[in-house]
Amino acid sequence: MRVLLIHPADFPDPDRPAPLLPPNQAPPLGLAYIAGYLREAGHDVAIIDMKHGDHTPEQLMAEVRAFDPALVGLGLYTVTVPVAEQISQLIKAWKPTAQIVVGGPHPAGAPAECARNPHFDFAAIGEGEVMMVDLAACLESGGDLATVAGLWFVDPDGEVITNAPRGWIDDLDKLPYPARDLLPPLDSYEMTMFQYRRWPATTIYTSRGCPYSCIFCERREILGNKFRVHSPAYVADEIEHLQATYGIQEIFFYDDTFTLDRRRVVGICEEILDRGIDISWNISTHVETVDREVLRIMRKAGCWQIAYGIETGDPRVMQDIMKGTDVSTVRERIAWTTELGIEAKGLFMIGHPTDTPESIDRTVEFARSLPIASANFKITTPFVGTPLRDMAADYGALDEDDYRNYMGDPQHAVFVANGLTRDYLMGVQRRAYWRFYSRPGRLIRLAQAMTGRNNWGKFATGARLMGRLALHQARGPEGAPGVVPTFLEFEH
Ligand code: B12
Ligand code: SF4
Repeated sequence: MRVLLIHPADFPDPDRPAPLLPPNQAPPLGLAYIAGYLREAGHDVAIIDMKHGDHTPEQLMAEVRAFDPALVGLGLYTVTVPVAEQISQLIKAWKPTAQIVVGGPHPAGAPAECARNPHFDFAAIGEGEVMMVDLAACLESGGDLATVAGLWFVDPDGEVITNAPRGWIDDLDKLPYPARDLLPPLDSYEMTMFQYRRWPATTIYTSRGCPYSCIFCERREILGNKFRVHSPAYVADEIEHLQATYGIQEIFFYDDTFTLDRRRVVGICEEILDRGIDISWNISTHVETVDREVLRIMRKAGCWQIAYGIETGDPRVMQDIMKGTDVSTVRERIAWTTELGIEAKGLFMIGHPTDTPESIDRTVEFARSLPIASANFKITTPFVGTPLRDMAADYGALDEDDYRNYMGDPQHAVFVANGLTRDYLMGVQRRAYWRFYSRPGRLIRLAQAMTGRNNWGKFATGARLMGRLALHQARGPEGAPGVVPTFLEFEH
């Protein structure tokens, strides 16, 4: 069957001001994994990544028509639901028989809503690899759709049919590598400049699922709470494949909690060292999952940065959000990390349900007091399917209707905790970035991140941004609204 996978992104809008920085464009690995698996099962597959380059409706449809798919899979984020509806309308207007299935983060949190959405034929809940192969086979043979585990849809009587849930894929090593060859060239993806030191760089996803219970996190809905992994040998093979095929010099492991299985991390490092793989890399993880020995071997194997999900500097809020750690452990693990020669990055959130102006100040001061080189202060967004979403209305104002607002922009914050306002969130986020970065050490680090090695494009963008930052500095923190957040607030 001819299967087209689309990573939706907004159509270009001439009235929208161009962003200061191109958006982070990491390749859509979920769709690429599904494509690899479908291809191995004998299907003709293509991917359109609308987040990469501009796609007008006409350009998109020209590509869709040229491929002529029978089945179209859309990877859906909450923020991309409106554009996905437009895309489906365009496709159905051209070819009413094309079947449209949505999967990914938003359907995982809102399966019934997606199944009922008249623009889509099916919602796929769970990992898409085997599910898409099953669905394609079922549609080709005219089989019984009720047998496709994980599929939700509306029957002719208007009832939502919820098939049996699909179990998680236990042995990730049986999956082929993501079909990156179906994506635009990897070195044309604009990754954020804090994510790499060497170029070309790209992303890998080596584990799925997370056992922690942070109330704001949707990851458990998407890939489950059971931690499953690619083996060290598979990971090392994939790195070598990326080097040999695409000349990759740096890897960002996009795993949610890369270091959860200590033995596996040591195994990956040993593979890199034993095979003499020259690669620099960085990861994200939870502070509770690192120790000195594991950090030491990671450093030796090329790890230069760890982004820790810290979320708050207030002990009470830390408990309320069920982060599964405390501020003293955060401080200890970050000290170990930097002592052993790895740069630490802090990922913080502002506007938790029980946040107050005092707890937010505590978060900013905590960030400043840590030896972290960089920091993010994201506005809390209650995604559908999270415990936070269920409790949000009890703790503040929840404005859930317009899915376009689920970008974390404080001006359009979906959730505003009691005692706070949108204006306050906007100002406090700007001040947080200002207070964190307007120190000589952090400014030097910013400059280093912006220039990087062997990448003149990064240098040019960095120089432009440093000019904007200097302007901001000259005008003071209130002087150039939005400039600092716009260029620092761009990562996960
Ligand atoms: C890498 C990443 C990105 C990358 C790449 C995007 C991509 N599509 O892969 C970039 C940087 C572009 C990105 C951008 C954004 N992201 Co993002 N991203 C991630 C991250 C860290 C990892 C995703 C990943 O690679 N997973 C690994 C693969 C194997 O899993 P997967 O993508 O989930 O795919 C599997 C299943 O979900 C399913 N599946 C997925 N798509 C489909 C489609 C079909 C048809 C089927 C059947 C199945 C299926 O099958 C796949 C294989 O098993 C996740 C966190 C997470 N762990 O989910 C956040 C996450 C998905 N991002 C999130 C957000 C909010 C954003 C942004 C809105 C951020 C912003 N403010 O700009 C933007 C918007 C993106 C857009 N489309 O415009 C949220 C989504 C929440 C939601 N309900 O919408 C997450 C969950 C993080 C969070 N805040 O909790 N993101
Ligand atoms: S540790 Fe990270 S991935 Fe796991 S539940 Fe918490 S925020 Fe989500």
